[in-house]
Amino acid sequence: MPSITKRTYTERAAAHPIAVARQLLECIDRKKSNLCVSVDVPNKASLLRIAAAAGPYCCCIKTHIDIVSDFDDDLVAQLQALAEKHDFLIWEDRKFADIGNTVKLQYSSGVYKIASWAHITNAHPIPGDGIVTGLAQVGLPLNRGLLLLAEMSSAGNLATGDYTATTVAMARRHTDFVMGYVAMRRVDEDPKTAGGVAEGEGADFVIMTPGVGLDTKGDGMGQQYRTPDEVINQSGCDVIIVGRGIYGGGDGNPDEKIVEECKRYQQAGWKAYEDRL
Ligand code: 5IU
Repeated sequence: MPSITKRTYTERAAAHPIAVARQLLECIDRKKSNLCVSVDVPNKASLLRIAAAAGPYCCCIKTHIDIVSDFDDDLVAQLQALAEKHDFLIWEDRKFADIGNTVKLQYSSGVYKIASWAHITNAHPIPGDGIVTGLAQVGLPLNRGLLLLAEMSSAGNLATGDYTATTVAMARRHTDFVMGYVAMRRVDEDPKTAGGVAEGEGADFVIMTPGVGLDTKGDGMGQQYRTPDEVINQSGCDVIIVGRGIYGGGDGNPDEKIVEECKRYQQAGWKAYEDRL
């Protein structure tokens, strides 16, 4: 069997044990898009407008739902309808970080009820395995998937070295629910990084990578940008996450500009994947 970076998304989908990972990998090949558009905007109308414009060009829309001042249940209903219409998954970038019992409640309850609408969410490994167990109690029956934050894109972050290795080991103990990582490179195929952990070896983790930009290197607040080629081809990641490079900041670029930038990142991401194969 070829290494993960030499397999097509479809080949990987066919063999993946987690339904939502299969859904994502199949969607990527169907749309020829490994682009996830990150929409960090402060109001409902902008979020929906950007998701509608970007939807046809991406495999996933990533939200930070707690940024939206006028959140209501109708936002979720409309976002789900857009996901259906344009064929993309929804990832709520919640970055859970508490003990199992608390994250279980944060995931299922409160104002946002994230588990009821987000196909994917993510968590910091810092509390230990209980965070995965707690989230899985809610997410598994709903066929959701979890990404662990093995690395971050921001300057000076602490998710390096042993921390990353421990995260990989944790993911390998939960291959029914942990579908992948947020990471900057293919952390799961580097034996040194993996710390020689045998459990779950051979599992296929989807690597979703933020800090992607074609025009700038940073944002003056620690963000560090790399190109789609650096991320997908040179570092072996699977999905590029692009926010301000596409929507532009504030309430967002006009639709035509969003579409133009989406096409540019979609093409760059796909070329990097083909070059990698
Ligand atoms: N994000 C990062 N870096 C990380 C993680 C998440 O940038 O390490 I974990 C999020 C933050 C933001 C998006 O929602 O990804 C990147 O947005 P820009 O492309 O606008 O920088």
